[in-house]
Amino acid sequence: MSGNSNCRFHRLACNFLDDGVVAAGSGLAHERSPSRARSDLVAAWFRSSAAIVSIISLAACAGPLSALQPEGPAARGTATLWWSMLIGAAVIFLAVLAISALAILRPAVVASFGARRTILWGGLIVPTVILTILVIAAFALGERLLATPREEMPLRIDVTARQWNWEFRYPGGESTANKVRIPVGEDVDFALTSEDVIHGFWIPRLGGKLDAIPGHTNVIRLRADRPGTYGGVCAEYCGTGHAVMPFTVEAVSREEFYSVPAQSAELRP
Ligand SMILES: [Cu+2]
Repeated sequence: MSGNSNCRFHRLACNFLDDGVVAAGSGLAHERSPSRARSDLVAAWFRSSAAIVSIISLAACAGPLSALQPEGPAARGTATLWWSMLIGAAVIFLAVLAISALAILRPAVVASFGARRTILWGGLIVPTVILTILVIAAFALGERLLATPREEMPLRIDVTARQWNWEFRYPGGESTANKVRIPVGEDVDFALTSEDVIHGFWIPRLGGKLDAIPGHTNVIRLRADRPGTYGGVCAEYCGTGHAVMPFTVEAVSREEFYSVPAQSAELRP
């Protein structure tokens, strides 16, 4: 039984190699034995694929809108959760592959585990444990974004979204458009509302997103740990101009923030 499965698996693998890989590299196969050439080609194919996948994935990990390049406590929590989920998903994927391979190569081993136990562990216990951990982690991270009352409330910036721009109003009454300036190392409460439809306020490198809803105010608390310019976007489709609704966040030292008028930030390139 297991011998037959083994052969079937081997035939499938050989067909795949004959059709897809060896044909493409037949020029190389002349100088070595066919099996050696085949294994070299497979190794080269895996190396190239791994390199391409790594380059593409890592290229997407950086940039002004990358949530995987966090610069604040809220964003760092989100990035940690993302990496944990990626690693967890990879482990589960590999476990499923291993069990699938075991089912093909050694079906008796898998069968001996029993249907009831498989359903109990695979369908109930393992998913429940994983989902419980994720829910607890997500609640803990969400807590960090809440603008909970405290003795000395942080700086509050009123944000009004409209089709298709953002207006930022500071405590002193001055306002800027599509560019907001905040002090480094200090919590800032962004009080969001909208004049028309629902928009989504999102500064990926500083934290999660929150909706700006007409007639309602939502507050999100964010902090930048380092000076710099961070990108922000509307994360909720809001009409034909949705794609041209980005804004920038300039995190400057506290001294500069409190001494230079915020509107001058708009005049800088
Ligand atoms: Cu929008």
